[in-house]
Amino acid sequence: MKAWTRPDVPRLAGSGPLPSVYDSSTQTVREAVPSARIEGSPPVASIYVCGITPYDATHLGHAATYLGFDTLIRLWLDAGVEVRYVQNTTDVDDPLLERATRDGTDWRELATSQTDLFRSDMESLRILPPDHYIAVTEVVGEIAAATHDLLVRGIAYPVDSENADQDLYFDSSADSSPWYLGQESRLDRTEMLELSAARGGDPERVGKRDALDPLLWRSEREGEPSWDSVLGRGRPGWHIECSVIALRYLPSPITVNGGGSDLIFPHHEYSAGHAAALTGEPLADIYAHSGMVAFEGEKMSKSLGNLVLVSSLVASGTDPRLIRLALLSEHYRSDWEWTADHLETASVRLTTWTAWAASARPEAVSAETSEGDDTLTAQLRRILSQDLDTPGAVRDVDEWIAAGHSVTPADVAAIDALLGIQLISRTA
Ligand code: 5CA
Ligand code: ZN
Repeated sequence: MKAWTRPDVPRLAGSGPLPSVYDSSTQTVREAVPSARIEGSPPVASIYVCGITPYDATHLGHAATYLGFDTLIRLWLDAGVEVRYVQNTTDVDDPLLERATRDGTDWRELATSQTDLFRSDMESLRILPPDHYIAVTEVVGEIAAATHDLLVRGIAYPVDSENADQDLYFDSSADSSPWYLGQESRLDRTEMLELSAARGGDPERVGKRDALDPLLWRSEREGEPSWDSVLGRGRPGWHIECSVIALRYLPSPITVNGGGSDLIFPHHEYSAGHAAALTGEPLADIYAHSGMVAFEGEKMSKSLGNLVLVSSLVASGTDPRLIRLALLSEHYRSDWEWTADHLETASVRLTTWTAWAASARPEAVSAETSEGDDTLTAQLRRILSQDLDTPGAVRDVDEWIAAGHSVTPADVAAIDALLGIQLISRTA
């Protein structure tokens, strides 16, 4: 599937340090060291970020999550690292099918229209596109083959269903070390059962070896989309799509597996478990998660409908840079609530920043390539590399301007390359 248009990222003089991010698996902030070796080339940083389920447009929670990982990728690029980025879109799954039925639309049309909207939202926010943007419907055959492999090895098993062929489930206990994200020591079983039920699992289903075992393959049901495969007709379960897409398009183990914190359990636990069962290796070196953005007191979510959409804000005339700047003013890892104040604060800030950028004097050009610890570029590199501290970086720019520093082209380029905010339009 095509991704979206890549924004320009200016190359800065020198290079920044390797970024570190919080790893949910070890519960520590760790340097995101390029981990994968592709034959004949230096190690690359590889990242898989879970994409949207396209049944409603991009809300600010999604935008905040993709912006967090965009920041990480910008820092890798600035450190001179080669990056491979893959994202999926869950274009066939229960919530999407339910929404299409509710609205009397074709599920494919719903997925296509919402994915298109997502692409244009990502473009307007200047978020770097993945190198491979893969829809689940593009890889059903591969998912079936991987599930077949697990079935042959006794790691997947059939469960009878009424009015349909058997479905296939993952035997969590068959994998010698399924707990990649360490959830068994942080959640008790009751919590895991609740999270599984709330997040697409079916702990109540009769016939499973363990109530937590997740679905790998759902056999054909009347009125539901299905594909021919080595397993017969059916469609994939959720977690296996991300394991298979990540393994197919990225060298393994990947450097970072990312998504929002609502994916830690069960989604990332089991996509890591499936991948490990398939390859014998951990899926990722680091499992990184963004916090949840709330609105009107609750997590912003498509199912609750308490959404602020990027496309609506842009359609009503909001400069997308304000949305980006507002999101950057919160740390990617914290849970926070969106309010109108966020845009107002961003608006005041952007006015100050653009006025400062426009005040460049010709003699400042001589400072363009100046390097050293006392430049704005060095400060931004330092603070951002420490667990993507964008609020700190935004404050640093505020303070730099308030301290009376005159602007240089290098400052403007650093704000563009590292924070993705263009202060001077290219055509100006
Ligand atoms: N398609 C699956 C992942 S394979 C999915 O979770 N789709 S989603 O549309 O529900 O979410 C897309 C991404 O946005 C996920 O990484 C999710 O963790 C993140 N996300 C969803 N809601 C919020 C929120 N309120 N705040 C921050 N991130 C969110
Ligand atoms: Zn996923």
